[in-house]
Amino acid sequence: MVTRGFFGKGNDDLDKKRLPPGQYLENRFPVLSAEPTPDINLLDWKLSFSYNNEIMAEIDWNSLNKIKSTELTKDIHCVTRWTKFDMNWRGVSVQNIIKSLDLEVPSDWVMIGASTGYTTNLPTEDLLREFTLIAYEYEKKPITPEHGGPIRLLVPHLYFWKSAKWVSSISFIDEDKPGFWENYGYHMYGDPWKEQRYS
Ligand SMILES: Nc1nc2c(c(=O)[nH]1)N[C@H]1C(S)=C(S)[C@@H](COP(=O)(O)O)O[C@H]1N2
Ligand SMILES: [Mo]
Repeated sequence: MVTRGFFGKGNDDLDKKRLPPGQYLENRFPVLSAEPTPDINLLDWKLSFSYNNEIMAEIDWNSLNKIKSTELTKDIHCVTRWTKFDMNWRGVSVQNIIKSLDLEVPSDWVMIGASTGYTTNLPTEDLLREFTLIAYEYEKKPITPEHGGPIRLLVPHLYFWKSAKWVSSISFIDEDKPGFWENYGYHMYGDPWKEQRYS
């Protein structure tokens, strides 16, 4: 006889290994925003790359949409302790955008900016990881405005505050600097597996 308990136990063990320390499993998709949700038309959206206050390149939706996209399914971890398994996203990897714009990376750190003023810092190395995306679909549908639509950053290997919603700028900087939440004491890097919540 197959009982629920039998499968339940197996799944629980598997789930525990997938949960970073101090996290609980969430089935809903909570909204966490420091700002009011902006209304951004996809056709008005732009992402700039800059260094020393000079714009190196800009990309709009039309050009972004021509670059090979990446679909991925990842567990996402928020510093407020929720983890949601198997979140499905589509977007273009920042790596591929930089290649297609033929940009030379000028520094080891970046400050990510949103059109709302939100900022968050990252090592350039993490920005260029295969799965760091400029994302425009969640579960095969356009990302909704409250979740950062039409376009947000997705850095699935770090706590979710690094995944800036309404992303609009990537500024290369010579030295690491705190962004919005990092200024309030959040960790400069934010690895969920090392529980890097606060500095
Ligand atoms: N622009 C912007 N991006 C943001 C935030 C924010 O307040 N503003 N919050 C961050 C935090 S703390 C989390 S947990 C996730 C939440 O994304 P969600 O609202 O889609 O769940 O977005 C991150 N990106
Ligand atoms: Mo968060």
